Amino acid sequence: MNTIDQLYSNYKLHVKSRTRKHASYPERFVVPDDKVKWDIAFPEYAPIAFNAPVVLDPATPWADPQDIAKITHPIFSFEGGIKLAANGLPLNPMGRTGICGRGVVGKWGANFAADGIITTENPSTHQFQVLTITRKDTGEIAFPGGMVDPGEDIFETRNRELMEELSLNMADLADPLYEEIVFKGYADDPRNTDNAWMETTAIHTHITYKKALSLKLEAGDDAAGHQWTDITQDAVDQFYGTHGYVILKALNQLIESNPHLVDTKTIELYQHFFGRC
Ligand code: RP5
Repeated sequence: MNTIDQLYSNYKLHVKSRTRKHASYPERFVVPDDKVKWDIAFPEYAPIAFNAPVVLDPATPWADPQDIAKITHPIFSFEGGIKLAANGLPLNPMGRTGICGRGVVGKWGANFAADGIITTENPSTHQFQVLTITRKDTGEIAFPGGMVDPGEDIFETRNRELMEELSLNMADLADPLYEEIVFKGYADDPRNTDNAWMETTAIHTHITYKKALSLKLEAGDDAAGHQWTDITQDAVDQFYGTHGYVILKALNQLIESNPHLVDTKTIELYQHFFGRC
């Protein structure tokens, strides 16, 4: 199986939501791959209930009331209609996670984020590079991104997060070679639970190497560091959440839709990631 198909398969089974131990979470009930989907019987399934104190605190502005009957916003998902459990709580669209409740995630159901994928192509090494931050919570590399605030559209969220996490003004990326929304859906995030999960929209912006070198970047309070990350097998395996799969999806789409923007040597170097011959 090539790299993008392997990462997609892990994504559909939300391997990180089931197996990554979040620092503040109890151990998850073990959910084998063949018992992930809700319509497969798993009578012994006994997920651990966990709601972090911060989401239970009525003063936390971004968290729902614990009593789901009191929420005033609609619950919807990019993945389609949401099934409800017998107790009325929304069910994770990818299936079981081994934890019920909200964990550290504020809203019942989907919690929406936006991510900025800024890439360039190194003309000497023929490697794609992506602008990443080091997350403070897990130490993993990730796209700059964050939760969509009330009233914001995803571009506003992306722009705000680039400023907060990298001191990067989108105006400095004016006239990119390419910009597209490349992903909208479930995020396989280690904070996900059976009843509360992350979904994201990722915007891919591809820029010249000259422009990438000219950017003045500084990690903000939300990030422990920043770097241009070479897209290698190791890197895609080490990304936070779904970001490894999403970066390959973005680059595959760039090559397919705009091959003239990418050096042929670079396309050859990345063939095995995408399964092209
Ligand atoms: C991920 O969590 C999303 O893709 C996004 O990058 C991130 C948003 O959460 P915070 O960075 O605000 O914690 O699933």
